[in-house]
Amino acid sequence: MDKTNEYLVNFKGHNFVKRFVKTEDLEKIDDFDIRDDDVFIITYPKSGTIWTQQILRLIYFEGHRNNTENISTMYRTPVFEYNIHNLDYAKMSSPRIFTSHLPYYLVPKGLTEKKTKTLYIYRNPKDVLISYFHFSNWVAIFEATYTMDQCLEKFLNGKVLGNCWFDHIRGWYEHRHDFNIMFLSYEDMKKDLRSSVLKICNFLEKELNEEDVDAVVRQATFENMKSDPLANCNYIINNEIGVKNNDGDFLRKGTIGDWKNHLTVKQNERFNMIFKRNMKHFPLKFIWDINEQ
Ligand code: PPS
Repeated sequence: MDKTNEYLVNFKGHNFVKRFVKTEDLEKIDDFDIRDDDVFIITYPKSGTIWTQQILRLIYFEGHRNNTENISTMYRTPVFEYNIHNLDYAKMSSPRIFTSHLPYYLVPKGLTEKKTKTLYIYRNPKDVLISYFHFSNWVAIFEATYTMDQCLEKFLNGKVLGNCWFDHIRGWYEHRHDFNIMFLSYEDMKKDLRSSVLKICNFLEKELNEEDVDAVVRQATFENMKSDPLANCNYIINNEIGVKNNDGDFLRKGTIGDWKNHLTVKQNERFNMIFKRNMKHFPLKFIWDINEQ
């Protein structure tokens, strides 16, 4: 394992939060015992992970839909490679829902048997960058506060948690035939949450009645998640992970196009140039503005 910086470590080309991983655990991922009815949520960080965790938790657990259970997201849909609560994955009852930021080549090999469902959520990378900028200046596991210029360069060069955004999405997309995978964008979820929930249900082969779908949609809105301690993860960040200041919020803005409020014309041009170079011929569509169709 190489040392990338004080906070991140690199394992097989991927950056991990140093405090939360052990090399010997990462080496076991390949052979992790996958079940056919496991579900994996895969995202590049800051792309709508916690949102998708909430949606799946609501779809799968009636007690969550009707507010009779009080198990938080991180226990119901743990982040696979960061088992910070020391859950015994082998003893979890089915269906297990795992969340992960891993690149396609580091996930358990069992996923390529194509029975286990994988849901890949992607977001326009300018908003990912802005979300990461705020998050890393808030949460203590990241290096010292930096400026947008510094953050932009690190992001474009993949020197951040999650590595290179371009490699992550392209890797997963180019290897999509190796997995039972559905791609869905953050922006689609934002623009039409109900039909996104229905698409997800369809992929997961989960039939919910109208009322249940309404309950999922209602409890997965930005406002409702923000005010729900079991869904917004602020407690875990503030108390278990640690913060540099009290100015942050996991559910910060939750919109499309916030990058316009942060990037200068020059920074935006640089981003566009690198984006074009890396994403030429890439077929998935990105939505950059809340008013865009
Ligand atoms: S992490 O740290 O990788 O798990 O972060 P992640 O959950 O992927 O991304 C956090 C951003 O997702 C936004 N979010 C939402 N947007 C709209 N609606 C809902 N319900 C929702 N839930 C989370 C969250 O606000 C972060 O984006 P920004 O732009 O920072 O607000």
